[in-house]
Amino acid sequence: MSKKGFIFDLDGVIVDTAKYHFLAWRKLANSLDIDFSETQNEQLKGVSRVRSLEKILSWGDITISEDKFMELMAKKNDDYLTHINTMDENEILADVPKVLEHLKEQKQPIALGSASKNARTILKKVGLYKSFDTIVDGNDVSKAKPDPEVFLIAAKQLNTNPEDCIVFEDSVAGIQAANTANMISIGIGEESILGEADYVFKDFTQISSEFITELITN
Ligand code: B16
Ligand code: MG
Repeated sequence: MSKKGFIFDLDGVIVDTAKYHFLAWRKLANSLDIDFSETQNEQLKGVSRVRSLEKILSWGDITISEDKFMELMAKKNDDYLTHINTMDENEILADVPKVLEHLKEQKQPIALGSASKNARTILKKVGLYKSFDTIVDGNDVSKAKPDPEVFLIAAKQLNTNPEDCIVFEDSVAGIQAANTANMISIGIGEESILGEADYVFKDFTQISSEFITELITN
């Protein structure tokens, strides 16, 4: 059987941390008198922390000093981490462990490819830290998604050619990154949002073992 490389995004694919990002960003935005809706939160999925704050400030038409910018980023992250600290294995999204197990049984290399600088902390909290052969996160990249850097580093660390990699992603930026890297992109979410992906599934409960086997053998 051929060896592929399976790369998983974190937020929105393995766990739903978007809800915690939302609470932390909303608190920060409101403290600056900026409104922050769930629709706006959608636009921050897969986007780096720096870029997220830039976007929020532009929505509020606010300019701040670099020092203040750093201070707000730290504040948001502190607040976000108070939510992350409450997480346990119950927050792993449905059927994710099943798919990981299946891949492991088939001896397929597995990587994490996330924009988050908190990825390792989150994986430890939910007990999945040891499930990945390699972890590439926001601390390891200089260019954020849609740049393919995070996935290309993951492929390299798995010792797999990019065209033999399969990426699971919930964000438009992440799907674009996978496509640019010449990888097979699998969107987890809505077809109307992730239409650029090679395949889209609502969640992992919709992905059959046969489909995974096909990905491995084709
Ligand atoms: P942090 P992913 C992304 O993670 C999130 O989707 C995005 O909303 C967040 O701003 C980004 O990580 C940075 O996260 O502040 O924890 O470094 O979806 O690429 O796993
Ligand atoms: Mg994501």
